[in-house]
Order: sequence, then C-alpha cells, then structure tokens
Amino acid sequence: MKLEKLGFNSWFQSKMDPDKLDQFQIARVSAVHKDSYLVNNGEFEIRAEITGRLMFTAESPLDFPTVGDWCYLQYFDDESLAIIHEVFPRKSLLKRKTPGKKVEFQLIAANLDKSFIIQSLDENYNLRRLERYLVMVNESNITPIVLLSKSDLLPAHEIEEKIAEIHQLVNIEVLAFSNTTKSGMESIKKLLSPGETFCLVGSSGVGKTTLLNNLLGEDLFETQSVREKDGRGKHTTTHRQLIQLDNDVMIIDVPGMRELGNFDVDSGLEQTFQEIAELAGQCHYHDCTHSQEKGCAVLQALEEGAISQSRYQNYVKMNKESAYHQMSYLEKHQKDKKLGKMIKSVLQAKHKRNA
Ligand SMILES: Nc1nc2c(ncn2[C@@H]2O[C@H](COP(=O)(O)OP(=O)(O)OP(=O)(O)O)[C@@H](O)[C@H]2O)c(=O)[nH]1
Ligand SMILES: [Mg+2]
Ligand SMILES: [Zn+2]
Repeated sequence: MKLEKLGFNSWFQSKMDPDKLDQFQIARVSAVHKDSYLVNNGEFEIRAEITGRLMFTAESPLDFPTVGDWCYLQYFDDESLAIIHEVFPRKSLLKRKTPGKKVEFQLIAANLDKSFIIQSLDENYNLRRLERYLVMVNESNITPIVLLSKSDLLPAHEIEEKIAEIHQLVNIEVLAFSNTTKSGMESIKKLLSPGETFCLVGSSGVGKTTLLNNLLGEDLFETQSVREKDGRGKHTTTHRQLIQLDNDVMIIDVPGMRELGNFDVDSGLEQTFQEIAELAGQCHYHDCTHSQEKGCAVLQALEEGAISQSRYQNYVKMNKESAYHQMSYLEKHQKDKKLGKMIKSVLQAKHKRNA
C-alpha cells in the first residue's frame, strides 16, 4: 500500500473507520501554510483546505491538522485540490506552550516516532537548552536522540567530554557528527528505520537542513550559507515540511528558534552570554534593552571594546526575541519554579524507566 510508505501502520489502521472509506480517501499532511495545507497520499502531493465545519468547530489549535497528521479527505478539480474532513487520532504530538499568559499550544508535528535534538558543538551547545528540548520531546511520547553537529569544530576529546556530560543528565543516545566531513553520518543513517517518522529540532543554524540534504544526497533545501549571500533574515527554513527519504523514512525539518518562539533561549541566554548578562545586571534600568538607555553598562562595555560588536548584536537579538524578557518578574519567577519542577520530574521518570 502506498500509504505505508509514508508511515501508515497497524496503529493507524486500528483507528480507521472503514465506513468513512466509501466517501473519503486517506492522506498525510506534509506541510502547513498560512491558510492551506499540502497533503501526500504516496502517489502525489497537492494543496488542501479544511472544511468549514472543521474550522468552525475547532476549539483549540489542537483540533487543526498539523504536519504529520493523517486525515480523511476528498479530492476535487481533477485531483488538484483536496478538502480535509477529519484528522485521525494522533499517536504522538510534538507541541509547545506558546509564551504569554494564556496557556495555548502551538503544534509542531504529529505522529513522530523519534526526535533528533540537534545542538552544534560551538556557542550553541548548552545543557540547559538541551534540557528544555528534552522536556518538550519527552512530554510528547516521542523518543529523543541527541545529535551534536559540527563535530569538525571541536577536538575529539572535548566532544567525548560533552557526550559524557549529557549522559550524566539522561541515559539516551547521543551522537556527534559533521555535515562537512560526513563523520558520524553512517551512525545516523542506521537510526533511520523504514516506516518511521523523525523530526529535526534545534536552534537556527545548527545544521538541520544541511543534515537533511546530506541524507537526501542532494541539496534540495535551502541552508544558511545560501541565504547569507542575499542577506535575508537569519532563519533559513521558514516552515515545517514532511520529507520522504528513499527508504520510506519520513523526516520533518522544524525551523529554528523563531517558529519555536524562545522557549529555548531564555535561560540559555544568560549562560551563553554570561559576561554580558553580568554587565546587564549593572544597567541603570532594570528593564534595560541595552540599545540606547542612559546608564547602560552593556553599551559602555561595547564602547570600551570590552565586548565585541558581533557578540553584542547576537545578544541583543536573542534578548529581544525572548518573550521571557517581556514577562513581569513574578511571572518569570513562577515560570522558573514550574519549569524546574517539570524538568526534574520528567528527568526522574526517565531515569526510573531506564534504571
Ligand atoms: N563547520 C560546520 N558547519 C556546518 C555543519 N553543518 C552545517 N553547517 C553550516 O551551518 C550553517 C547553518 O546550517 P543550516 O542547515 O541552514 O541550519 P538549520 O539548522 O537548518 O537552520 P534554520 O533553518 O535557520 O533552523 C550553514 O552555513 C552550514 O553550512 C557542520 O557539520 N560543520
Ligand atoms: Mg533549516
Ligand atoms: Zn543596558
């Protein structure tokens, strides 16, 4: 069956309502655009919309189709358009809480089997941020695997130390690899079992799309080096897309930070920019944005050359993007407490399971 090549297995079969098949076909959502979708049935990929009923009865973002969803649909106009009538029950769902007061979810992808959490072995490497990704993935009933990219940038013994450090935290698979030298690539390929769906998550610029292109064996998708030439924004991949590899492996490339909001930045920010964070504590205004304020200790250090222009710009950019930064002190405090608890309980449960 064509659908099996896209990951339709006995689990979804068991959720299927045979009566519906008189009227509907089954396909998988491969991309979500502003107000339409792309669906794939193993034979062709076309644009789809949802029925008005689905749109108006939806009570939360959870009710809308997302990338990786299976759905019942009808084809129209010589199979150039599909209308999605219903979403299949989900085997797993990767989602995050959107920043802000209201607890809302943003769906990242559905029906994933494994999630690659990617951090690069440069400034991006950050244990606290890794913890946050682990919490998100673990909560979603998806197996996490940590991939440390750009291994060409760090001596082998330092990579070993980092892997050991992660293993102290959690007992899960950690692999280092390089898109440049292709080191570790074979080990990654061995993890890609046919019929399974994977996703690539991690900050912008860690090499997710470069890895995907390497696995595909061709430069199908845009990576940052391409983008840099025309100077457009920093986030290269702008929307999630389900991609099928030769061997019936499905991969979803999840864009970096911006789409994921900044849940991975806030505590990482202080760690990554420790020296600037320390200076920020000395600014005259406690909510200083370090861009023009009088009495800004960061700007002063910049002027004196104590911190570099590029590092300053990175910091300001990440700081601005951080929704955390816009919360009140009380909200921050409560969030930290909750998050701390959540990480602890998830990691403890994980340890127990692995013990
Ligand atoms: N040295 C080194 N550079 C790499 C490696 N992998 C990727 N890069 C570079 O890192 C930059 C970002 O790579 P992308 O694949 O576009 O990153 P991404 O994670 O897809 O980023 P977003 O799409 O913005 O989320 C590019 O300039 C790549 O050439 C690697 O293994 N080693
Ligand atoms: Mg990308
Ligand atoms: Zn300041």
